[in-house]
Amino acid sequence: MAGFGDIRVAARAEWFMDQVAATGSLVIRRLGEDRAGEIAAHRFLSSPSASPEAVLDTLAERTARACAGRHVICVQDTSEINFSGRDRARRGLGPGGDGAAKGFFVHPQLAVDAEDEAVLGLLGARIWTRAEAKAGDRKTRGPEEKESRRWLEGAERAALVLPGAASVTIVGDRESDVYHLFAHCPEGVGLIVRAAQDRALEEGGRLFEALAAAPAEGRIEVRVAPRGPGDKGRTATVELRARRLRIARPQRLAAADAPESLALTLIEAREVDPPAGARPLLWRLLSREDIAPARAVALYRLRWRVEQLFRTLKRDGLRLEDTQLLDAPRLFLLAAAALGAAARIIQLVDARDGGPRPVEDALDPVLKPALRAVSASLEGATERQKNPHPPGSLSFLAWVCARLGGWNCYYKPPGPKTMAEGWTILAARLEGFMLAETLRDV
Ligand SMILES: [Mn+2]
Repeated sequence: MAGFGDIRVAARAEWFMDQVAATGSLVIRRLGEDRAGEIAAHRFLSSPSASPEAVLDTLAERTARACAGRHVICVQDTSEINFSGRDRARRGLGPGGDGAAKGFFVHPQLAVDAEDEAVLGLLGARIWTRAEAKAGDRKTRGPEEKESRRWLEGAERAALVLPGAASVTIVGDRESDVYHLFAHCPEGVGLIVRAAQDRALEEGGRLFEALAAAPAEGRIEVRVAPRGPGDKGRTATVELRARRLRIARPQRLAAADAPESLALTLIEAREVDPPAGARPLLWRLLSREDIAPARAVALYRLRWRVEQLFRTLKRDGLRLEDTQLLDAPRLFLLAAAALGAAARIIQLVDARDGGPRPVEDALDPVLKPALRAVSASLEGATERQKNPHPPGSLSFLAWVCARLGGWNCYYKPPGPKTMAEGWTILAARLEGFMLAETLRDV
């Protein structure tokens, strides 16, 4: 079963790799599926020095290096980790989205390259449990309002972590249509949000009518994601419209909290001639910058990467919802490590057929010689059985993980599960290699 065992090992591997990355030295501790490894993992997950923040900060450091000089899209989104029906004994977890099931929420910020769509890594994440809702809470400062702060915190996190990027654009779905985010998103950071609210405009009238008389600025094709099982998705032709305008501060917000109005660009992508029975695509995007409509749509479309991250976290790779851990603090730590692991699995699957990304996207440079040795040990006699990628490339690492995960060089290209299993084995082998080196030096 690729459930709890995998994740726990991945978390340990992650911890080991992060220790190496953070300190440049090897922390010697036994890994592996034996009793000592169990105790080590348990100790790590219970240790007061190990926190979700420490794991996320270490991952963010590596991501920041990969992002240097690039136009980075920070895609943020929320997903629920739901344990409904699995057990009732998990301690410290609040109700999930349906108000009844036990679960918690993750809200990661994922860095994606604006030009080639590469996943550059995790920038941060908020992980929390929703407090039991009390009657009357909604009117004052309800849990929803508190939770909505996560969008602004995520934007601030991205700006903090990525001073070296050429530029940063925050992208979020309709949940992130929050006045506070537009008002307080750090200066110099781009922001593209899908509009959910038909806001009042400073000039009078409503947002959703603001483009009714505007001429179309051209047409583009947009890939529409599948709506559910059996739907293959489709390609839609959309007409683009845009204009600069000012949205008014919602009445329930105090003057001290946010300015009276804000300048934004409204971009509309509206499908022309949708197929019979299909819901026509209509995206209304709000951008803080003055941006070409086709560019805004192209950047917003990169949100698919964070949806892929959640799939990897749950169904396709790490199966976080199957974990057997019982209490919230250790689950949160595990979730932080698993988010990093999910991003890495996507990077490895992307790189399996080659590509321009360097191995440093996923692995600390001090481990490169060890990686080469592991790769050589996996190669066979025929050309087909040799690692075909340059040693400094992410693809080189992907080949090694695929082989360790059980791929035989011949059949169907390796997917997320194979990569996850391969990485786990690789982390243990790298430790063995580094341990041997250390002992030789002594
Ligand atoms: Mn969402």
